[in-house]
Amino acid sequence: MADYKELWTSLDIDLEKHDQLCAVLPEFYGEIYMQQENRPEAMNYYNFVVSEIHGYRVQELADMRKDGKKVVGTFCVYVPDEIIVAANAASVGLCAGSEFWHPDGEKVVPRNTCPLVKAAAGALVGNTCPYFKSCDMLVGETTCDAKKKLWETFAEYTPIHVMNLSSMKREQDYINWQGEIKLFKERMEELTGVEVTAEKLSESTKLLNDKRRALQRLYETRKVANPPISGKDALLVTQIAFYDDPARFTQMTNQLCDELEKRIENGEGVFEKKAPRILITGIPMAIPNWKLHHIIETSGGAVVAEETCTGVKYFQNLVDESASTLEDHYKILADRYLKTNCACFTPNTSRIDDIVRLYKEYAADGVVYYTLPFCTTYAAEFKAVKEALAKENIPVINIESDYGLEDAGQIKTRLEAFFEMI
Ligand code: BJ8
Repeated sequence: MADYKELWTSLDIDLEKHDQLCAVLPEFYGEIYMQQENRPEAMNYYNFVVSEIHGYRVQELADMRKDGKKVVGTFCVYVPDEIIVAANAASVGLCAGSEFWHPDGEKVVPRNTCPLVKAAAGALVGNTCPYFKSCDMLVGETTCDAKKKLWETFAEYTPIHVMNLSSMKREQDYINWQGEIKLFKERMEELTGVEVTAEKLSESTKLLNDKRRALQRLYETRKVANPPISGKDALLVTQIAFYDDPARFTQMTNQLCDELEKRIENGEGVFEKKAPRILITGIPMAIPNWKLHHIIETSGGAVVAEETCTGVKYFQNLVDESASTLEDHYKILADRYLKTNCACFTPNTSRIDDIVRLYKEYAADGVVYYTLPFCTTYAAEFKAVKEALAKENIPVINIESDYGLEDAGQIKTRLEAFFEMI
């Protein structure tokens, strides 16, 4: 990585602590990613993005800010990026996937908070994440209790706008979400000084739909008998989608898809032919949380899809591009974003329908249900999912695990037994 010390200093990063973080990532990434055989050439772009994880893109954001643009950090796929982009701002997903940030996080949130929230808290208050430091405003949302309380803590450190998401999907909840989108638009206008017009929203919708289409195309390639890309690599691509420049990301991902489609034509896959095909469902996996995919794929399994927010939930639904007035846009955005089926909703039976549908679409052999400790909503939904899957004769295993690697051996043993059985 080039020398970004000056940039990090300008962002008030704790350089000493940050060096410790940067020191472990290359080896960790090397072990998990670079030892895979027969990787697509086009993955080099994503290797580059990771090798420059706190450099290149952070520099781009700093340059944008110098030119008067704003940067906004988000934590959830219910927050409409269309509004951010239409206000001429950049959006970065800030969810954090490393236990490195937990000690700092525990200074401001309870120890028994889910690892995702604890890591985000630590990344902000420990001054070790240049993305947090690049943001002019954060956007929270009222999904789970841990996040709701996190925003109160964050407000002590940085400007934050919180969107009030209902926990149900009745008519009044759709109307409420339209109102929240309008309020968010007004807050973005205040932040950027840019008027968000219907035309600008149509442009941002098209830009972000193109990104979704590229990801849909990528996931299509995973449906074939022997997928041309590992689950680990596909996960990495989706993770990077949350903070890369959208137009460049789309272009690079379409290039990757060109290569993958050629591989399919040539019958070239990356897995052993008999590898059990696995659908993962559950909690999103923020960089560098590659643990479960890595264990599955080094235990003989092939991850073919993720029913998660770092998987199909992020891109499976396009935004209707026909809106011509602001009111149309609010309605269309509210309808599209509320199609996501997060465990924070009650009831949330549509998530079960999604899991069964994806299992069939991706010709999976089994489902791995992934939860983090202290995430009540996802843990609680396991029972209903398990019962529904049993009726369809779909095998499922529940894996609860934090970001640490101590339980990797035990998970591997359980998964190997599961793969034997399916
Ligand atoms: S739409 S999944 S991105 S809320 S793991 S912080 S739920 S205690 S991440 Fe999520 Fe939006 Fe839903 Fe997706 Fe809370 Fe659970 Fe922690 Fe979680």
